[in-house]
Amino acid sequence: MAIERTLSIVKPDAVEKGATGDILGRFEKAGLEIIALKKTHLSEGLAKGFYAVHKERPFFRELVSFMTSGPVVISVLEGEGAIAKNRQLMGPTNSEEAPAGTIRGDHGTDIERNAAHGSDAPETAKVEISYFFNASEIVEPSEAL
Ligand code: 3AN
Repeated sequence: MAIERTLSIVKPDAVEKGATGDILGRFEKAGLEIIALKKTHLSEGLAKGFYAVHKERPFFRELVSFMTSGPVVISVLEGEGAIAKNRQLMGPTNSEEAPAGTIRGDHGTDIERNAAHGSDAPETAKVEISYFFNASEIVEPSEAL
């Protein structure tokens, strides 16, 4: 499987409950390397832009309001099949349906307060990573040696 990069967001519900370390630890234990990391409080504009594909959906306003309700922890993860691996670790979108042992099952509440975001495909991963990180904020392999 190819080495991929994916964007992860620990959402405000999980940050507030102190689950950031547990979630980042799960990525590392699964062999995903954290090659960029920041904690920030999203502005309304940044959250709206990030979820622009959902802007016609009925839940858009609430989603933006939730994502700006407190700080988030955003990271770039790199590893073999990183996109699928991250989504597997997160579990299904709706935390009420996510099994125990998954991030959303253990730390989320429902379909909106679902603890984590992860890119769903290589194209979206690329767009999402550059939405939040400059090239200079990402540790490339040669720098890590
Ligand atoms: P995923 O994050 O699993 O790829 P998407 O892309 O379908 O899920 O949805 C983006 C985000 O929008 C979800 N993480 C969730 O927080 C929110 N969302 C999706 N569907 C609903 C819904 N019916 N009601 C409230 N929020 C929703």
